[in-house]
Amino acid sequence: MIPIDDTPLCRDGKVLILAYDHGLEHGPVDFEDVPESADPERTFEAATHSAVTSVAVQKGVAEAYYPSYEDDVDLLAKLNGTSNLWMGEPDSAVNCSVEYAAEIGASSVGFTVYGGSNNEIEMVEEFRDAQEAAREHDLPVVMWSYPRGQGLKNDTKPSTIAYAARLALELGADVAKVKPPGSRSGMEDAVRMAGKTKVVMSGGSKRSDRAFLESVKQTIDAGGKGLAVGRNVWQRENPERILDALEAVIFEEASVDEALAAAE
Ligand code: FBP
Repeated sequence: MIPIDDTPLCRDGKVLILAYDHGLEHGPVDFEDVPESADPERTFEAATHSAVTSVAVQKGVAEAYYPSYEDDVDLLAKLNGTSNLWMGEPDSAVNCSVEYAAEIGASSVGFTVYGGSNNEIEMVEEFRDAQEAAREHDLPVVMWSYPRGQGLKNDTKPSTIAYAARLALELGADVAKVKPPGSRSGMEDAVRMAGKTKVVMSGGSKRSDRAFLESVKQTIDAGGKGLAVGRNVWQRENPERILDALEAVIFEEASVDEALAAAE
């Protein structure tokens, strides 16, 4: 791993990645409730909020929209992804090289590894190529560490999440993005297993402000360094409001009540 505290991915050692790769991963269904959310510019606008350290998008969205935002937003290029049209064992096609990510202005890269999938061997070999190329460019590497596949019936079991966090350390990621295990002790185990790799939680499907902020607070209290969140921000009518609250919880050590008040 490399020191990343002084890179744009971090602010005060913490991370808030605004993830917007869902058009590929889930498809248009994720934009149905808030139709304006299909426009990438809306998320790039939200990413100018001071709480956001980086926006995570696929190559095509980066090419088309990042040039207008490069002065105000930091770019994390997601290097692989799969559509929801794929029905096979979990896998993720590498669609962008580290070299190209650097060329289009990314200051960090993201890579999904489905540990436990029948495709784990190939995915880890692809991760190796990306991780080593990222080192040549001094780009931090964020692993979307999502164990899933035929043999895994419960992919958010605390022991599975701890294993996911450990995989990220073992394979050389600087940040492990894991699903929240649902308890403070579960997240503490994940943080312990990840060692020097920072652990951030993924947001998941949209929840109430309070339920979502409580899970973020639990992550921070457990030693997690922040989150990589998509739907819980841009599926809201007012993404800036929840970003105000996230800024309070993640960077200002506010309670959930204080954060909710700050976002009024
Ligand atoms: P959310 O906060 O919306 O869950 O986004 C995080 C994320 O990892 C996205 O980057 C990705 O598109 C999505 O979740 C994948 O979710 P899943 O594979 O669990 O459906």
